[in-house]
Amino acid sequence: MQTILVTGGAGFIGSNFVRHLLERTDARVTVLDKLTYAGNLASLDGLDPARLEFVRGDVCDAGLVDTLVARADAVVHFAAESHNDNSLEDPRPFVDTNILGTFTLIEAVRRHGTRYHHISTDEVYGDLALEDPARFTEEAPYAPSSPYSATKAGSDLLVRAWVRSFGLLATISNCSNNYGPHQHVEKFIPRQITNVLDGVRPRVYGEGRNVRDWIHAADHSSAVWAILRGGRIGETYLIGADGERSNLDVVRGILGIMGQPSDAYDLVADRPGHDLRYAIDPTKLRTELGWAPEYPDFAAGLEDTVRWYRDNEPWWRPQKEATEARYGARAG
Ligand code: NAD
Ligand code: TDX
Repeated sequence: MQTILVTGGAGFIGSNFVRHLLERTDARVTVLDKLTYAGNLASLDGLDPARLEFVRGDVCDAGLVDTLVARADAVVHFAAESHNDNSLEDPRPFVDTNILGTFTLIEAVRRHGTRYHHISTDEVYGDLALEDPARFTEEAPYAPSSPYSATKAGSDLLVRAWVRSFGLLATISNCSNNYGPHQHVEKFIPRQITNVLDGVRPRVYGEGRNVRDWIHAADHSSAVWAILRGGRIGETYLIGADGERSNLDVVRGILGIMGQPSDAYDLVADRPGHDLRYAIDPTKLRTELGWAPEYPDFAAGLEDTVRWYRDNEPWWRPQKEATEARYGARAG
């Protein structure tokens, strides 16, 4: 039985991956998580405590990271500051966690010769034109737009350099936009669902024409596991599930599921530097590792997600007011 160190395992996607490991493999898991505003231990409720250890700490803490990496057979690094809007307001924590945190982790991984998987985003490639049929591939040039995506790009490049210079046993994945249960209410889909539950109209940036390529978080988890087991060292794999939708389409979908008129949303000031479109070509992952999504039906996944937020108010309610107050201060 392997022990896998999962950083950021109390966050949205990290907790989903921990659940995947405990429910579908025989691995033991150690979670290292700082429990920032975005971390929530309740996202790990119900998991087998005999196979799950939780350590509260910072990925920038070199001593702690070294101790935990020494005990692990593999490391999967999810921990990050993850929200673009926050990065526009205060970029510093993004540089600290995303760049220095990754540096701290891969130095420990290098010392101990541990297998490492690095979680990243398609945003490192910048954006695509709205009407362009092109999609990102593993060869796309790096061209990040926001402080968030620039720090994720920086962390990817550190990993690539550590592979080349030090033989780090690493793989990298760059995934498109995730949705599903346990996503923080600052993000687009849960923000709008919980707004409607609160009787508030959804708030769409600009004209709502921006396109995101949605994937269920459970499909992200199964793809990461496939890469950890079968991916070639030094390689990058793009993860996506052919889920392109405009923001307006997504909001109208939410409104329809929740029994509201399709125009019951407000257009608000656009996000500065707002990327137009992301789209992933997942051919390498599908052909090389035989991966396929289990939740390819976005409409069905969105309905399940609305139901989850309806049924789990105690999970999200404590975050809602502070999140909206931050948006209010930005007039977003
Ligand atoms: P999240 O914000 O929900 O969770 C981040 C977790 O990391 C939280 O539990 C937080 O407490 C923890 N954390 C933050 N700083 C830390 C530190 N210094 N030390 C230890 N723990 C720390 O994020 P998410 O949406 O689950 O994203 C997880 C990863 O997936 C990130 O690396 C992100 O870049 C990547 N990603 C996200 C998406 C998406 O759509 N959300 C898409 C592609 C890639
Ligand atoms: O209230 C809103 N209104 C709105 O129109 C919010 C919060 C967002 N939006 C738009 C901005 C984007 O076009 O919706 C789209 C999605 O926004 P976010 O949920 O903030 O995600 P995005 O900026 O696309 O980044 C996400 O996907 C890639 C994650 O937050 C990143 O961590 C991941 O790397």
